Amino acid sequence: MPVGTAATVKAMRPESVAETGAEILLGNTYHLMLRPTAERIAELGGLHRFMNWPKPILTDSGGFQVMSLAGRRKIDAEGVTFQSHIDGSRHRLTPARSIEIQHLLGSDVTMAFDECTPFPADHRTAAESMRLSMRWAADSRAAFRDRPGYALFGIVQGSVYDDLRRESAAALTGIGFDGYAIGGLAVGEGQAEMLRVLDVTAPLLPGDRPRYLMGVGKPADLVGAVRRGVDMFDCVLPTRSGRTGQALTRRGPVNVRNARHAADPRPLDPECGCPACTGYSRAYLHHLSKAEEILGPMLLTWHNLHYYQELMAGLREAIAKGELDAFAARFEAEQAAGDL
Ligand code: PRF
Ligand code: ZN
Repeated sequence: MPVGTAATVKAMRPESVAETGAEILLGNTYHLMLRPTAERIAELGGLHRFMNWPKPILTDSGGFQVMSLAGRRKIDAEGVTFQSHIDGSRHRLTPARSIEIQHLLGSDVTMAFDECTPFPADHRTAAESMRLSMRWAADSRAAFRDRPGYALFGIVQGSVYDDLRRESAAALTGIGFDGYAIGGLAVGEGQAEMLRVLDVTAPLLPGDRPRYLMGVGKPADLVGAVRRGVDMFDCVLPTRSGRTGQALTRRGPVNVRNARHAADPRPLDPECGCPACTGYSRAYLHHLSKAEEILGPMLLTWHNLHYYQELMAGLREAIAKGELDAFAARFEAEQAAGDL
């Protein structure tokens, strides 16, 4: 899922996002409740109409975004009170209010309200945080208005502790959700530890429901997580990197600002079918980036989203053919070979 935090995938028209192959976007409760407000979006016909994206939208519940407001938030058993990063105004999010906001937005996939446990956390802190998220998951379930075609996902927490991940997965499957997210990862534990937690956690979640790894990740993280049974991801990496001159490619990251591209007439990736690779040279992308031209972020974001969608399409095809291990081996060899 490309990330459309502020009702836009930055630097992309929604038609272009769809052309990359994306079928669902991520939106954010936290940002939209502050500006332009969920009520305003509801008056205007919901988030799909507001941003001109007719395909599905998954909304994150706000807990994770609020947690990154160090010093501007206070958590209690019922929810979180926080100050806006925009104007300092005071707001409150509870499971019921988060779900109400996601209803107002018209979200297709609503996320339960949780606390993303900071890393590192000792076992006791992680247990208390996870149990709070499990109470909030039950409250989120109770507040959610079940309708055909709409889904509510629970979020597993428990930091890096196997017993806590097991307890969390059991609590959520006991409540019953339409899909299950794995939260609290990619927060500083490193890839090896993240994949180890997935080894433990993914098999505990129902095989007939989507599994969603939140806020991940680099291309190699996606391949590693899919091999462990994850179906869905969201990450700002392809869009954010695209705005700072970093292209993510079959052959690893390429920074178009590097002087070695200044006179290079070749495309970023001759095998990529995106507009940046079919229409422009590395020299031109380098120039746009150095000149801080708006087209630079637009083209690189398009390439990065296209690459991520192709990677996921390749993984789906490999799974269908029973060739996932071979796909992963080829992926790793290509990434290790370095830029063209
Ligand atoms: N919870 C929620 N959103 C998230 C996370 C989480 O744990 C993460 C962790 N990587 C990213 N986004 N609600
Ligand atoms: Zn491309």
